[in-house]
Order: sequence, then structure tokens, then C-alpha cells
Amino acid sequence: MTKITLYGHPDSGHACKVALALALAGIAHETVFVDIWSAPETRPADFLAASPLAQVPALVIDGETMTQSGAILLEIAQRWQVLGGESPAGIRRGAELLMWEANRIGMCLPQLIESRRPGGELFPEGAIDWLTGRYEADRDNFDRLLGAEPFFHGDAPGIGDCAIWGYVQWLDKAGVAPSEAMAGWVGRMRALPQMRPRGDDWFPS
Ligand SMILES: N[C@@H](CCC(=O)N[C@@H](CS)C(=O)NCC(=O)O)C(=O)O
Repeated sequence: MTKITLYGHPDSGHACKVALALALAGIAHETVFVDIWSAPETRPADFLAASPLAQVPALVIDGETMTQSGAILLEIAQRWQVLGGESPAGIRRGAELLMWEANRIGMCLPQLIESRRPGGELFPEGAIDWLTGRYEADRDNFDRLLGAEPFFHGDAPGIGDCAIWGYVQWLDKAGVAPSEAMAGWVGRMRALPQMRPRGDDWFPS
């Protein structure tokens, strides 16, 4: 039987993307939490061997290691032909959404969250306004990309939804408001049968 290990952490939106994809696709795996707030060199040796940048997520499939959430999502979709991986058009749609997320909304939201975390990184003057302005543009584009469909891949969520969920799940923590379409999509994502409430958050299981 294939042995799959996800190295992650509940505070990591990047790791949540992969955890959600594995849950939605029903892929059996074990999850190992890595303390992302500890010094990188103190993290477990098996994790450091799997993740050259000492970052989560890392996924190990039968000893084969992979990192970078977007690359892992594409691997899952293509290897198991799920979450958009069932067709070339679905993969293309997923790849486009992954690139947009990583460059845009998945850049400003984690930084805004970090700027509000007690004891978090200090940002130079003007940075928060700049990040907020980027988020506002990204929110409009979120609406355009979603269109009239319930999910970014149509009737059912795909890897693009998993990627976008990574940080859009924490708009409150980022101190920004959703668009109406975004609020509706967040509600549909939370209502997925694989999603479980945990404290103020929703986690896949
Ligand atoms: N581009 C990477 C980002 C991964 C990343 O930034 N991981 C963070 C948690 S969200 C981490 O492991 N931080 C701990 C560290 O850098 O020491 C991806 O998409 O997977």
C-alpha cells in the first residue's frame, strides 16, 4: 500500500491547501505536524531531509519527496486524476488559478495576517496600505475568476479552490472584508462534508 506523509501545521495556509486536496480526494495519508514557529534547524531530521527550505508543506509518497504547495496540488491532481486532473482543460484551469493565487491573493493575505500577529514581523511604513490595496484588486479579480459558478472548477471544488482556500479562509485574521461572492464561496467551502470546525477555523479531515 502507498505510504503518504504530509508534513504540515494548522497555522500554515500553504499546508492547509494540500491537506484539503488530500481530504477532498479521499487519499489516505498520515499528517505530521512540524512546529513552524521553532528554529528551522531544530525541526525533525526526517522533515528537514524532505524539505530543503525547512518549510511546510512537504509531501512524501513512498519515499519520494515533494515541496511547494502548488506543485504538490498539481501532482495530486495528475497522479490520481482528481480535483481537475480528470481532463487537460481541468489541469489548465487549475494551473492558471494556482499561478494567480501564488502571485496575488496568496501573497498579500499571509503578509497582512503576519502584520497583525502579536509579536509578528514589523512592516515598514506604507507596507500595510500597499498590501491592502493589492488585496482590494485581488478581491475584484476573485469575483471575475469565480464567475457565476459555485466553485472555481465549476460544480465541484478542484485544486484551484484548494489553493485559494489556503489564505482566503482567514480574511478576519488579515483584517479585510470579503466581497459578496467571496463570502458565498467561503460558506460553500466550509459546508463541504470533509471540512470540520476547529476553534474559530475549519480544517479538512
Ligand atoms: N511557497 C511555499 C511557501 C511555504 C511556506 O512559506 N511555509 C511556511 C508556513 S506557511 C513555513 O514553513 N514557514 C516556516 C519557515 O519558513 O521557517 C509553498 O507554496 O509551499
